[in-house]
Amino acid sequence: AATTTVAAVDLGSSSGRVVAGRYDGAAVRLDEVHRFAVQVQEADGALWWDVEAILAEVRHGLARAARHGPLDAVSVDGWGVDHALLRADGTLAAPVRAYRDPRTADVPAQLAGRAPDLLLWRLTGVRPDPINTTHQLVAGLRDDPALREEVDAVLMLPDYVAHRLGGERGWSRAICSTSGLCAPGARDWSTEVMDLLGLDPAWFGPLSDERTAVGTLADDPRTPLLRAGSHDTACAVHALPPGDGDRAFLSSGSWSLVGVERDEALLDPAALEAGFTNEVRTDGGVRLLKNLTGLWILQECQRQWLAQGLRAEPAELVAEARAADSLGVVLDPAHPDLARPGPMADRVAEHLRRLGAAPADRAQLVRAVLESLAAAYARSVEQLARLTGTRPGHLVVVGGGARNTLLSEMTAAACRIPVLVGPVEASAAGSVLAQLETLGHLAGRDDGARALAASAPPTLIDPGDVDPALRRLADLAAR
Ligand code: LFR
Repeated sequence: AATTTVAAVDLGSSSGRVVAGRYDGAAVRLDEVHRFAVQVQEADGALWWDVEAILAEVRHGLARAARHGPLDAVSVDGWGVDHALLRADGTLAAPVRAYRDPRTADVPAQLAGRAPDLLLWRLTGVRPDPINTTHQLVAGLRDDPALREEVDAVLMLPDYVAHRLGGERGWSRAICSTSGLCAPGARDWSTEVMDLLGLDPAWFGPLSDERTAVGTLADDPRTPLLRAGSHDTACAVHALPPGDGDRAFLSSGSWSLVGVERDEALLDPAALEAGFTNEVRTDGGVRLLKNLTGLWILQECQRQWLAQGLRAEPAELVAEARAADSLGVVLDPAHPDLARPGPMADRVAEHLRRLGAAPADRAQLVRAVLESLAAAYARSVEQLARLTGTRPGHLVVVGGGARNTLLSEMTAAACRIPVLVGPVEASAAGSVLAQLETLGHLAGRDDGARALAASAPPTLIDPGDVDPALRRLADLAAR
């Protein structure tokens, strides 16, 4: 059979890549043709993205992907919540801010009266969070009221990038579901929430289903531009290995997203209290998940060590951590101190000292961070079991963190269930599969999952097989 080649533009908030996906009728193979750093820009305490630089990298990557001939399709996915404010002429009314920008810190207090968390949750199924599009828009209009007149449309970042590549202005269901502005399950926008927050509903066009077309590539009009996932986490979930419903997933990157797939949003306030949110899947259902700070903590530690002239190869750090003794305490990866950019190794050490366990060296510090992540995953899986009434039989780990075998072993030990390690480039893989479905080459998700597993079979880690020293983590997690 002829080979179909599509390209996934996958924008993560620490790195972006263009991945070519080739399907020969039996197996899907992924080939990363371009990877680039996505670095937050910082001045006077404000954080934003250099979108033009990102676009230049994306165009370069797409040109490389197409060097053997025109692509059969392209789709863009990216991290959630960040967005572009467009004027009527299509130019940006303001730089695209980054979700860690501190300007939203006091928005929850400002909203407490007119839009309390529980109300926002009931209307959207999305957990109110200072990083959300809602909170960013409220802060943006507060700081620059003139924007209200200037803005003509608000586009989520992957939709904006797709638009700049040649697609129409669009609002993709999965990425828009991260905004906090949609009704549960993203059936529609919530004009009620927009009213509560003082946002103009005219800024938001109709929501579009995933797995549809958005236009053609301006650089090569023979290539269809598809909407095949739009949100990186939706794409990652779309790339889970074949399996039954009796499982939880962990999409492991800068963020750790721990969740389960469901048909409908879970609006039980207990889910809000436990820190969960409902986002939309590529294939229409819901992802009930928790957003935990993930490998970002180690990425920031690495940044600090490199700035100090130290070596900080991730694989080396993990090997050292494996050999180190556990400190026997875990910190809370969701602590706000660990969410902001900065001297992270110092902050982690300080948190550990406060817990009465000063790390003797880097190896112990890294080990403590990994153990803390594993313990947080175990607590989340436990909460999911309580909220849904079903205890997951196994946990599927995908994303960059799936490369970290020590972390997967710790996770299996802490959760006391087997961990199935799936694709590392899960978001790109999910986009590729969804594109092949959109083109009609794959019948559906199971078909795609099998085609992906044919070239990269998942591996299983049983908690009974890991180093006995790790098994104490189950107790630490339960504490
Ligand atoms: C992961 C992710 C999460 C989202 C966070 C912030 O990359 O998309 O799903 O909540 O980034 O946008």
